[in-house]
This record gives sequence, structure tokens and C-alpha cells, in this order.
Amino acid sequence: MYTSFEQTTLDKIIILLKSNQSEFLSGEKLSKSLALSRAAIWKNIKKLKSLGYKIESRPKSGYKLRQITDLLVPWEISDGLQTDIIGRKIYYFGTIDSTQNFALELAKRPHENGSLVIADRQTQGRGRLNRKWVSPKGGIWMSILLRPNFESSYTSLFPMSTSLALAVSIEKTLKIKTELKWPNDVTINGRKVAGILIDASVESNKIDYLIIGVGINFKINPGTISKSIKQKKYDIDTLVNKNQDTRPVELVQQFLLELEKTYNDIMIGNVGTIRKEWMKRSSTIGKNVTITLTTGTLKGKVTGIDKTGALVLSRNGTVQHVLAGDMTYN
Ligand code: BT5
Repeated sequence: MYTSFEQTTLDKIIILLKSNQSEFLSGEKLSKSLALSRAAIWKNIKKLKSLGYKIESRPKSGYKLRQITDLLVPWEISDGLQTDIIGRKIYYFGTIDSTQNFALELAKRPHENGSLVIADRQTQGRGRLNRKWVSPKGGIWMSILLRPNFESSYTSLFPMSTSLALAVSIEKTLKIKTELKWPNDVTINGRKVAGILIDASVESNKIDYLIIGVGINFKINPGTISKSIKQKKYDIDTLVNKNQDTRPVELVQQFLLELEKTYNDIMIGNVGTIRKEWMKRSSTIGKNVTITLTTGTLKGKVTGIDKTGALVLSRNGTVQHVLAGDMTYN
């Protein structure tokens, strides 16, 4: 059973406090504007403080907002969001098993499209092929449900377009240059800062829905993550260090906007731009690689990525297009 965090009183109080930041807002004014008792206002202020808002209260003057929260509560994401479809409906959880699982439940409701599921922490975050995705507090763990009416072959474009949208939004909001590693990694100096997982449901060769899962190590301790992955050493990094005071909300808003832009590009057949921008940021082109497939391994030199998002591999004078797999640099 899922209980998403829906609280309309809290966002109303925040809106009022935000628009009165130069003065104290009296409890009486708040209670009149929201038709709530003074006690109810006080209870909600307490709840907001527990969510990380810094609100000063003075007995005779009222309340004043000093600092907003770092948590990705829905009303902070919506405040200034510029998208048309993506993230217009938000489900927020403090802790969840996996945002991907909740989005899979949402997909059963035909009217849900563009919905965003986001959590502070996941207990069973997953990567591709059911691998474990470690998701402590401080990261951005989210899934987006989309219903593109595309042919199923378009599915392979989404790891490319999503990782590009993420790299661009990180550049724009945090001024950090990242590299893209095929098929789905975003790295800094070769260390993974984000991963993407696409779950697709296809019916009669058409995409019924896509769930785009995005895990971003926004402000995490890389050591804690590598310790809990019981496999060979994995290079992991964080976008923001623990003593940096950067909020994740701007990155989320920018990412949703960039994702919508690439989505629109795919819709109008403008995959060329996505491919070009992806290649510009890629750390994969020109490398000698080994690709592990479910059926075995392939070795070769990467010469590019094609217009379907497949990796173009040159080996012993032949050219091969690889749609999915795990890649390591030789
Ligand atoms: C991915 O898989 O990179 C896709 C990750 C998608 C996670 C998001 S979070 C929101 C949504 N809800 C979910 O449950 N999942 C999605 P893959 O390429 O298979 O990489 C998985 C491998 O990365 C693991 O086997 C570990 O070695 C490593 N790993 C696990 N947690 C990590 C982390 N936080 N940062 C970097 N690497 C990690």
C-alpha cells in the first residue's frame, strides 16, 4: 500500500508566507485567509518546520519564512515549473520501495500522463536487469510516466534523450560538465553520478507507456554507496558536496523541462539534434570497449551512436549496431 504525501494546507501556508517574506504574518491573518483555526495553523507550521522549512514565530507578530526546505515536496517543484505535461502531477514520498514500482501502479490509470513520482529515499531502488540501486537521503530518485503514441522501436531513443536532458540540466543549473556513457550513465571524470532505467510496455508494436526512472547522486556520500554494493569496485560520485548549500529543486525543474524538450523533438522527428548533442558530450565515441550482452560479449571500437540510439561498433572490418548491453572501456 502506498500513501503519497498530499497536503494542500501546507502549500497554501507556504504560498502566503512566501509572498509576505519582508514582514511577519499574523496567525490571525493566516487563519482568516485559510478559514482554519489558530491551533490548526500552528499545527501546520510545526509540520512545515519538520519538513525542513525555517519559520520564525514571534508571539505577538506571527510567522516569517526564513528558509525553504531542501526536500523535493510537490509544491516547491510546481513553483516555477515551466513544462506543459511532464511533472504537472506529482506524487511525493519520504520513503518508498521504488518510485518505478509506484509509477507502474499509476500506469494502470489511463488518464495519468506526464506524472512524476519522487522520493527522498528508496528501500528497493533498482537499476537495469534488476540490479540494486542504492538510494539514500540526499539523492534525487524519480520516475516519470509517459504515454507516447510511438512505435515500439522508439523505446531505445529514451536512454539517449533522457541522459542528454540530464546532462544539459546539470550544466545549466550547477555549471558542472558531465560525460555521457552509453547507454544510460551520466559521469564526472568517469565516475557515475546518475543512472537511467526505462520500463516500457508495448502493445501491438506501439508503446502503451514508458516509465523513465532517473537516479541522481545529488548530495550523497559516494563511500557509503560503494560500501553497500557487494560487487567489484564501482566508481561513484556526487554532484554536490556535503558542505555545499545547493538546493535540488532547480535541477529537478530544469531536468523536467529539458526532458519535455527532447520528448517534443522525438515527436516531430528531430532526433538528429538529440543525437548530435549526445555525441558532443559522450565519453564513449572512439573508445575500445567490451559489451556484455545476455548472449555473450562483443569487443570493438565505438564509432558513434545511430539515429535509433544504438551504439555503432566497428570490429574486424565489420560494423555492428548494438541496441542494449553493459559496456566497459578496455
Ligand atoms: C542504472 O542501472 O543506472 C539505472 C538506475 C535507475 C535508478 C532510478 S532511481 C528512481 C527510479 N526508481 C528505481 O527503483 N530506479 C530508478 P544500471 O546501469 O544497471 O546500474 C546499476 C549499477 O550501478 C549497480 O549494479 C551498482 O553497481 C551501481 N549503483 C548502485 N547504486 C548506485 C548509485 N547510487 N550511484 C552510482 N552507482 C550505483
